Amino acid sequence: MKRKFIVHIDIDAFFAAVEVLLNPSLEGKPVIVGGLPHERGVVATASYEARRFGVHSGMPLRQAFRVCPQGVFLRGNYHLYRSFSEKFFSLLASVTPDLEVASLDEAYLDLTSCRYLYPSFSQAVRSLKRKLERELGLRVSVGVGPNKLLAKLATNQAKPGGLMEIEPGEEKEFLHQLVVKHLPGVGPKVQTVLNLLQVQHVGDLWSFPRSALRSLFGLNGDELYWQARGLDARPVRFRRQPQSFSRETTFLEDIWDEQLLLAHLAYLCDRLAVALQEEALYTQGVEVKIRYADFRTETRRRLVALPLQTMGEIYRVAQDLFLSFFPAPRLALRLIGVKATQLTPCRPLALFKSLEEREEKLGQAVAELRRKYGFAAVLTMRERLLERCYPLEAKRGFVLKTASLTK
Ligand code: DCP
Ligand code: CA
Repeated sequence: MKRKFIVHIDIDAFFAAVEVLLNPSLEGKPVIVGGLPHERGVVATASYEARRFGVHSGMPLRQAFRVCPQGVFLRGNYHLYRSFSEKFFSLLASVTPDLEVASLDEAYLDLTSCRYLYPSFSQAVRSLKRKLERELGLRVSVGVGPNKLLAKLATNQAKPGGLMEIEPGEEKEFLHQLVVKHLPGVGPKVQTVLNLLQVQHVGDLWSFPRSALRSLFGLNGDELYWQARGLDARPVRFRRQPQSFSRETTFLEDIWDEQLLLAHLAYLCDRLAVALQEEALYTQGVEVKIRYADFRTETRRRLVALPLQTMGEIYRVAQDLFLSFFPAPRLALRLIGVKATQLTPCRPLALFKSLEEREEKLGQAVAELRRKYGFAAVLTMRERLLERCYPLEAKRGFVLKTASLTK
């Protein structure tokens, strides 16, 4: 197979770096973004100066204050970071359309086809790095490799501020000395087991047959087997970010019962949340649409400060909007819908209360169960009211009139 040239680019200490750029008196100081020292919540990110004290993303703010009392604690400004992120991606889009948005401050570029346009590929990547840093005012780290996995691993080695290119033929040597926790498949649990087995470097994993890794770690073991060999077939996927997602349905018969209408709304929010989750997108605008029996249509929209993704979060806003249509001339409805507008690729988790983090974890657990047992495996009591109206299929959920809603 033809060797690819994949470039991975990641902004260093993103939120903290933006704060320092806008307030140069913070230069060289331990900057901690996520909240004030005694607030609930966790650190979103910390400058490299603060990391030296052991502060890291996800650490409770109070603990961060204990280990780094001299830190400059900032609440952060998501809109500001988002505008930097947009500029980052528009600069990259001018280089190649083969671009993948991996997160708010992280991108993959597939430069395989345009590699020969440059007299020196390495020079071209180097000058792209300089250009990004000049135009953004932020430092980036860059990795180059034959696939996304190796490019990202190279970036991590290059941090902060460096550039690392894994040349053809160097992959094995690079992996051999790499500390095993850098592989994406090695979380804390896997790492504990690997420690027990005295596996410290990726090279140590090579002596384990695939079957052994699979019996130790299940499907994750397979992943680990391929990752240890630097193999990764995932393409750089250009995804034009959708502007909005909506889910709506016309009823078999007009409905006036409020509980039944809310049950439909909950189900639609559920389907919408699944779509958002699949695309790894969050919404900052929720719109509810209703159509009365006489075809009059009304919509109401609310913008929210914190990006949402889970069904519970979206439903709470949608229910509020729905109830705000009433009291109205009580006519039965023939259609109801919900729409997510203002989509964004990333929610900076740490800026949010632990309650929302728990909801997000719950959302992920539900998605996992549904992958295994079908959509109907997990439904709320409210959604179950729909059993009165529609057949329920284990795999696909309710068979509504709107066929596209049943997958
Ligand atoms: N972020 C967050 N909560 C987390 C992790 C990250 O809010 N648990 C936010 C803050 C980060 C941004 O996302 O600035 C990018 O995340 P990275 O993991 O890329 O971390 P940084 O850019 O801060 O640091 P670096 O990439 O240099 O390690
Ligand atoms: Ca980063």
